[in-house]
Amino acid sequence: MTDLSDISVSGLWRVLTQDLDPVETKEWLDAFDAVVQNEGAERATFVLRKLLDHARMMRVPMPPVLNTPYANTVSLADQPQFPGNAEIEARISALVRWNALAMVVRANRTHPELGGHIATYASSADLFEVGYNHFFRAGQNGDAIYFQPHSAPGVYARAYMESRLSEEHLDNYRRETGGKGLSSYCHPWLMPEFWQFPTGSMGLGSITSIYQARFMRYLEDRGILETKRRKVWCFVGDGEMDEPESIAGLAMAAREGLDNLIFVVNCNLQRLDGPVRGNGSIVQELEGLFAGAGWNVIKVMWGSDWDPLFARDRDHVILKRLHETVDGEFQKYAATDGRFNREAFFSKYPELQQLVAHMSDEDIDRLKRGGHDPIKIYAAYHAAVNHRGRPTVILAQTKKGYGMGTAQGKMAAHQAKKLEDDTLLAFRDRFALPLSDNDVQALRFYKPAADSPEMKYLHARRQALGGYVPARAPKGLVLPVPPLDSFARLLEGTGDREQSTTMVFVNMLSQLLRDKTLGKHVVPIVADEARTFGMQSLFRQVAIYSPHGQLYEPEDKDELLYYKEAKDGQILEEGITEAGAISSWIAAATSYSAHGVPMLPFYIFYSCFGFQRIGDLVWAAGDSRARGFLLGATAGRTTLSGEGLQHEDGSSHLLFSTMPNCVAYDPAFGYELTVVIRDGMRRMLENQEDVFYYVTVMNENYAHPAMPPGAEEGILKGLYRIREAGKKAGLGTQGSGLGKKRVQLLGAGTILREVLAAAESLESEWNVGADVWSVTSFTELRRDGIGVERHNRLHPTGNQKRSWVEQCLDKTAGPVIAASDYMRTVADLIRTWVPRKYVALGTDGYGRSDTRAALRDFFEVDRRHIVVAALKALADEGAIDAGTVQRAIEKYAVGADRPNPWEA
Ligand SMILES: Cc1ncc(C[n+]2csc(CCOP(=O)(O)OP(=O)(O)O)c2C)c(N)n1
Repeated sequence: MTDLSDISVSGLWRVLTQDLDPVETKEWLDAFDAVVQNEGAERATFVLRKLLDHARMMRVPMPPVLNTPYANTVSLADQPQFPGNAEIEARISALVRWNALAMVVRANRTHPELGGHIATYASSADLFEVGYNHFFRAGQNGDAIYFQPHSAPGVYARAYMESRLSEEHLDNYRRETGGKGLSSYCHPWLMPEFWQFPTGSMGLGSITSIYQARFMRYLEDRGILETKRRKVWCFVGDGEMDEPESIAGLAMAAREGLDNLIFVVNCNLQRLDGPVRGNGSIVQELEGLFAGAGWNVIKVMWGSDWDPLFARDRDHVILKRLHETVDGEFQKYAATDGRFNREAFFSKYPELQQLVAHMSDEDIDRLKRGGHDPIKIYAAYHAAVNHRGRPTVILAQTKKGYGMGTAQGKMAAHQAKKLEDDTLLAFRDRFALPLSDNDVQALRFYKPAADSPEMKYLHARRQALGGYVPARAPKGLVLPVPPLDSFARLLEGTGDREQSTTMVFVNMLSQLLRDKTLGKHVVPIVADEARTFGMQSLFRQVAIYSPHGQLYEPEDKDELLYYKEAKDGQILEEGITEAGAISSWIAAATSYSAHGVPMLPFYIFYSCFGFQRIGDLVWAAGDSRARGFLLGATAGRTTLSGEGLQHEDGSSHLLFSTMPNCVAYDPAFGYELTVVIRDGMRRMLENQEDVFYYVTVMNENYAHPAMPPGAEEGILKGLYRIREAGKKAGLGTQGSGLGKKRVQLLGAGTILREVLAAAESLESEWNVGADVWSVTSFTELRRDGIGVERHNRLHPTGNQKRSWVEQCLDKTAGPVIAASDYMRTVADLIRTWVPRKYVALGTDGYGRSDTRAALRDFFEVDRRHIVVAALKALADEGAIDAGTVQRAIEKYAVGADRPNPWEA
């Protein structure tokens, strides 16, 4: 007996096809057939289950039961009638193929540097065309379609046939800067009226589509929008399925019964470098993976011309041969001709050879894989859209570079884009294109006349399905935002009461949830950290969304703030998946466009597990023109005492500064946070600006002052004076009593309080006047500075502007010292515009566990270090002598023998 224990999963199903006793096998099968025929399928399932349990008890190694044979899931008998005109559709599809090919090859002939892919689309063309002609419903009440990124040329070529793009557009493929170009992949940022969902980075289409399907359910279950009839289609590559993000949401999709979700995996068996599973079978592997996660799996392996072969193959010799074949061989068969296929594949067994004896080599060459047969694809899509209770994956077997002559199935097919004339002519012949040799050589685009049967058919099909796809709505409905004074309670300060900015945020969120107009649009999102951020009160207030409601009595039911789940719950509690949580956030943040309903998502997370963990999804959010708030909590490197290296964030503001449309703030006080969030809502919901916000909040408790009059503008611009030199110490205002010794102290976030304390020390202990400035956003200040610099550069003879940093600091005196809870580079972002000597303190290095006070001492950002830095800056300018600085170092015990924090 074969020892199954050391055989890989992909090898197992092949080994199990070796039948050592066919007679005995037949007896078993006959007995089973009798059960099915006499007692029905249900009884047969029961018997099977019993047998499996019994075998498990006897420790018999199990075959991979999640796998089915290497054949179509939908049987010929269950195949629905194809409702379209197959001939016309084939002609349309051939023309789209040609135009896509011509577009890529043309672009590369003129500009070889441009790149471009055609082999991916060549393999997926029929998968798309069946969708376009029969399934994809358009509009904000239609389907959400996530296209496989490298098939973008085909989507453009289709839009050209539909007269939505012009020849000029196609001619500017990958040349966007002139304003008429087409982006390489699906990018809503670049084509805001065309692409809806960015998928260019492998894996992100998959996870975001899953959470999109779940978000559509959420809208329905909360009574916000009817989404029942709508589907989410996600087209992905088989190689792409290796990305962690591709599979991260599979279990959730099944758990939540997302039968509005259809994955189509284009199994051309190749990725960029070579085969996806040369030594195994990607289709069988994916089948097991999806089935194990609880999905409905439909395999589309073979075209209709295989049906008669399978029908005559009573001994299942075809399947036996297929199961012996690894993907590397299937690829070779794709790259070779009918003659080779006959010899290498069919001639292995006499029975098999016999099955194709009546076929010519050309007939064998024409045998289609399932993903190239619209009839089989239609049957699979039809089964998928009608399946209830579970998401469906369609594993469609195709050939990479299908129809591209010598490039088909070739190892380097992915990057083929410079096709020779003879290959192009062969392509023309292969798809019976109405093009002359000259047309082919000149790569002329082809669109039939408007009154041709093809064009009439194409438009009629799209009209029946509600219009054209993809199409994106760039504007949303305007939602009125409450005025700032409606948050008066949060602007008044806390007196002596100590509170964290996280609590201020939770109070504001709670108020927004109660707002009559805005309330129901708010989407609080957490990844299993609600209690960490003191948000458990919201569990009871608005409940956690669960499509199943709450099937159990929660352990804490007797408590006021119990763990409440409800079908119309408002909180998205994602569990420990930051990738899932941000995907939910993206769905909510783009709802204004995808669904015509603006939503206001707040996703709050440990700031260290934000951009650092899921930066590529944030990038996709920016591309998607997402509008919403990301809250980096327990932010900064020293506010989360005791947690250490992995949890303490000192770089998230730097990372978010890479996002062109992200507006980021690091507020210190409750009123700053309130002003920032209110203005963010105004910009996103009222002004319809395609920006999103990253706001850091802390868990450190301290008293919050009331908002100083007139501070609002500075808070939003990123810098305002919070303390005037001498004022608080009772030494009078600037200039009086403090002589020339003056410094400007800049503080951000939690370190602002250290800066304020340093100012007190400088005045009372060292007779140095200190103005203190609160920096709510170094990144916004930099953005303003860059904008001003650019304006001045391009208008050298015009009115020269001043940056906000310059406007604030120009009229002040003394060196400028900044301190934040982030690495120095964050404060350095504004160095260019600081008009005098500038010293930046920050928390460079790995975080470590300790108390806040010890950490701030370690990273040299506490009040003592700020005083020393200020005195040294004054000494460098000759305003005081170096001995004074040395005295301060000794007084505060911050001498040179300390470990260097970024080396330690
Ligand atoms: C995150 C990421 N990594 C790498 C790439 C580069 N890349 C683009 S397409 C591709 C191969 C895709 O193979 P597959 O998913 O099998 O799709 P196919 O083109 O074969 O249909 C790779 C590696 C990318 N776009 N995104």
